Amino acid sequence: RSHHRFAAIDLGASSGRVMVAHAGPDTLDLREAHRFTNRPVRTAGTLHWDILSLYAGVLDGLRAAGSAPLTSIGIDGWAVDYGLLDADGNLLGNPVHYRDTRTEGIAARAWKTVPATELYATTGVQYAPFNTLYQLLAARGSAQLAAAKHLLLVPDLLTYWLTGELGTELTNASTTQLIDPGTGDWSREVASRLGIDLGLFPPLRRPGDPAGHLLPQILDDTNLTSPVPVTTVASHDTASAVAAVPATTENFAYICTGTWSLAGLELTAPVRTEESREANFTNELGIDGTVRYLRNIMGLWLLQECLRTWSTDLETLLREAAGIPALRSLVDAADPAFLAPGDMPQRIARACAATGQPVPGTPAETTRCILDSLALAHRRAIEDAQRLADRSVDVVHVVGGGARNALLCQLTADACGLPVVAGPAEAAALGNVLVQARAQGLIRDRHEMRALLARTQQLTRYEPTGDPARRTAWDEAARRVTA
Ligand code: ADP
Ligand code: LRH
Repeated sequence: RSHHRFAAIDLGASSGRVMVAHAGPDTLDLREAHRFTNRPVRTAGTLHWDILSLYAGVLDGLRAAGSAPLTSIGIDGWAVDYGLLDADGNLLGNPVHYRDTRTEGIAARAWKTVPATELYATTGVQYAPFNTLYQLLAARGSAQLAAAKHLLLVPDLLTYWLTGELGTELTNASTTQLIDPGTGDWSREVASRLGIDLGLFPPLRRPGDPAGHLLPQILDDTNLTSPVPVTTVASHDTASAVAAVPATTENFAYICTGTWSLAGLELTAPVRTEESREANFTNELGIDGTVRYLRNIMGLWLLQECLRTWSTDLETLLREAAGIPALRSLVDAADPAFLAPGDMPQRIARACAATGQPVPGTPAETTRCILDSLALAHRRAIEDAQRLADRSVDVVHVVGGGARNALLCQLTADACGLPVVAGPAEAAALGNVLVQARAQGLIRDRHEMRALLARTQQLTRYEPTGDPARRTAWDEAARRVTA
């Protein structure tokens, strides 16, 4: 066979999907077998992931993948969150959502033991209240943590349920703030000073490593033909998405736009300077020991959360937003005030009022404010990354669901003053598939992966505006807002 059939399970914060791909040295086509919404649930004051519903979606997806043989399956998902298992291997409660408020004030306390500067110099991870490290400190003393034998990051938890095998995938582990991205191993000293038991984490495994086979019960449930191997992929969804950036040159920046916008560079070594810490850049690990040097920007979450309170559909909103004058009101897309779920249009209105800007009055005006603000945050991240890593870029790749948003892509090109190449929208799933294909020896290295993507995926190019007045307007706006 010159090509193989793979399944990619990709869990995003807004939806999970099971994708099926044919991949080989000259082939890469992807189709959606099943998509299911990812709806958080609050019980007794804590926001959770509905992990069993997600798992049921995965099984439905594998069933929908069809019974033709699968060469392998890979699983990726969002970062930082985890489930705890007791000594019998049973899940202890539902994983807590990274938007839950239990970590408020925790980081400041941790820094009294390990100063923020030292933590950054070792782990290279930006401050975010939800880093696994702070979640574990927030959970300290709980009956649940006391009863835990194993901690599994979300994609590793699904791998365990599918195969019965325990492991901790490295790219996702790098988001815990307990890994040294220079060595690719645990920061044992940080963990021991903060009283975190690294023994909870099963052994590290790397993208390309085998992760077992589907259990007999799963084969029965899904009508798949045995045996079906599971391959470790870059299980952090952003690491898989960056692996699938269809760059054809070295000098590129990327923005993975979904619920979050993750904007930055692929480097060969971490940047852990004080300046970089102050700019809140993170050094997460990618495939082949690469470093994903990037900033987390609030992303399309702002719009998703508005849509929950409006009755309008996305297509109509974007069409109307395109007709509204640019850069009227801007919000700081890094403001933690936007992190938790809740009335988003109200919070955006308040932020505009507090900064003396016109308050958006309609859903379309609010949408325009969000997209202008995101484009500007993209520009600032890419400018800062180049300065801090001493690199220069000549193209920006936009991947993830936001690559389908033509207005956002054009505004990003205008704001950055650089061409934007948009697509693929399902980058995480494609990166997942390509790492599996590489493990089969069908593709040699990540450069070949990217060349294959550039040849096979439909990409759209957006040129930055040539209008000097519009360029000046973006430059002025960049000085107005800090993001
Ligand atoms: P995640 O993986 O974080 O769940 P995705 O990468 O699936 O996120 O991106 C979801 C976002 O993509 C949506 O919130 C929406 O804003 C955007 N999106 C998806 N489809 C379209 C579309 N057809 N037009 C414009 N935007 C879209
Ligand atoms: C995107 C993502 C991102 C993390 C966030 C928690 O889905 O994995 O890279 O920072 O979720």
